Amino acid sequence: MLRRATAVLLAGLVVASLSACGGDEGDSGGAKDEKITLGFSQVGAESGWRTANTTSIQDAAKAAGIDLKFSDAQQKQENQIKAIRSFIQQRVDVIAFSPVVESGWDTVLKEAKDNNIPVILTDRAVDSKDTSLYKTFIGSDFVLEGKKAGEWLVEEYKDSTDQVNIAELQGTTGSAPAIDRKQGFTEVIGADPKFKIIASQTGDFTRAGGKEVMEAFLKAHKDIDVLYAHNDDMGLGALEAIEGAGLTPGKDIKIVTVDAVRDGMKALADGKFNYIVECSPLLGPQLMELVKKVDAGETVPERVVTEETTFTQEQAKAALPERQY
Ligand code: GYE
Repeated sequence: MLRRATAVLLAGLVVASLSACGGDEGDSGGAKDEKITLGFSQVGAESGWRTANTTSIQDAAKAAGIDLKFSDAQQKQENQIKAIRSFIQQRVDVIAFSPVVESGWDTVLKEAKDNNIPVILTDRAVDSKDTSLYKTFIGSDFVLEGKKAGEWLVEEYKDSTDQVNIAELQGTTGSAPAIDRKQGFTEVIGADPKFKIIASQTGDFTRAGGKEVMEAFLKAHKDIDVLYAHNDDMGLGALEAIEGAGLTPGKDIKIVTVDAVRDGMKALADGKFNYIVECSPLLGPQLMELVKKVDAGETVPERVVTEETTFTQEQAKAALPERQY
């Protein structure tokens, strides 16, 4: 009896001193005093963009005092589903993830909802009809990125009447950026029949994939004028294939890509790429703001769109020294 009473008393003291601590640190009266725990399921480490995105999320969590449980899915949806289930089991406060593909998330998202754990989509969208399964979606407008790539092409060939043969390296099959970047691009170039996509395949957003598929494209087609790669890494892999075939990238084959990571910007400044549509991976700070709000039960906008620009070769030269990633 006595022992139990002492234990209760001690527990009471611990709780009192913990909350006093919180108060001393100037916690300005949120719902709770403890650290927020965020479970984050990342796609993988397939590209320079992804590495920069991971660093941004890890740094921002640290700066915001958020306890981050980070899991790398190695580009496999089943690993992401496992990670989310484990976050639910650990009772994290918030779950955020970048869905590798758009489809097949309803069941696991419903499990999170039933356990009252809010979910934030980061970078890529899902195609779930029930939008109550997540609180918000932060990331780029991929359709717009595809359109910008198409607009550059239209401008580049505005004085030509000849057919323009395009090879396309698509991102991961079924992923939001692959679907949307294709759609936006096709919409814009589709207005002029001289533009023709003569080859289109996935390179899974990796350098190795870009190289391999471009080698096959070059064997099958002797008349490629332009390469549209859904990200820099595939474009960089394709460079090796193009040079390996004795052709000059940027001249014999013009190259337009998406992302604007440092290696891509270097290729652009060197005249090997012709144009890059920027897609910013620096989502960490904004994500942590959303995590705090969602955890506090505040309402957040349904969609937070990243602002981004485009780069010509000259602009890449100017921007390179300051480029963070
Ligand atoms: O463009 C690519 C990465 O989802 C926006 O994923 C991201 C894309 C990015 O692998 O490089």
